[in-house]
Amino acid sequence: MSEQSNLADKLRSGKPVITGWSVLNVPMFVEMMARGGYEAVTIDLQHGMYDFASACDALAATALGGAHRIVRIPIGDNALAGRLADMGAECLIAPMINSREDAVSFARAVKYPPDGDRSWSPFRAAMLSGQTLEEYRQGANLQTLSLAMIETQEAIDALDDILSVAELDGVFVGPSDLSISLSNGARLDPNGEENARVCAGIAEKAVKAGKIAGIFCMNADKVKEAIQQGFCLMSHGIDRSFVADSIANTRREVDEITSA
Ligand code: 3PY
Ligand code: MG
Repeated sequence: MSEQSNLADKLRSGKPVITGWSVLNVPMFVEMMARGGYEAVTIDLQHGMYDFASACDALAATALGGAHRIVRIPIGDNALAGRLADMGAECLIAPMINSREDAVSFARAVKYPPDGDRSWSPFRAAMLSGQTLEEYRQGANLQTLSLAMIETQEAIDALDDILSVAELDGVFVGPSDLSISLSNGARLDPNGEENARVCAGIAEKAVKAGKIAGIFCMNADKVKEAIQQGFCLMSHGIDRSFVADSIANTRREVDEITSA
């Protein structure tokens, strides 16, 4: 495998990677996102409609479309992180990581000994990455990434501790939950100024700690801002919005005809 052909090497080099985001459990949508040019696709098992079986199909469809495979697990479901790594996820994102302890348990579920406690059986992962089992085993701890979501005031307070976890590869900011938490429930303001300032601080600390910094972005302007702040993994585009926007636009065409 060439040096830059895996997601971990790309992100560690600081190269910006954009990931499409999938919540509809329709594997063909993720394949279309991959074929449509997204370098990675994230399968969302926290807020999406996926279960384990459909997530496995979506991982295969992402590979078929030629994109990198990222998964967001439900809160605290570290066992599922290991299972989805077995099924070919190259990067696991865990929501609501609020302490060093949360980060250690999550990161260790993604790594084989001596860095963690992941249990052996990555047959599907080896197949999807085009490796033998032994090749996969040798590269797995470096190439299977664990990103802890920073999305609460508690996580901001514990950020140095979280970033000090050696087994953890990086952080991923959830700006919506972050804005709710920072305002103590008063506001949903993912694109607000306070959020932008706090996100810049998270990226700076993560990069200084030698960790990967990622963030969920609501639009292209936020992607641009995130790259300037030092983030290298940015989400952009959700399958449900692609469908909703397309319905609205297509419907508007006939509205114009019938109201003429
Ligand atoms: C957030 O913004 O809180 C997220 O988790 C993005 O999905
Ligand atoms: Mg969130």
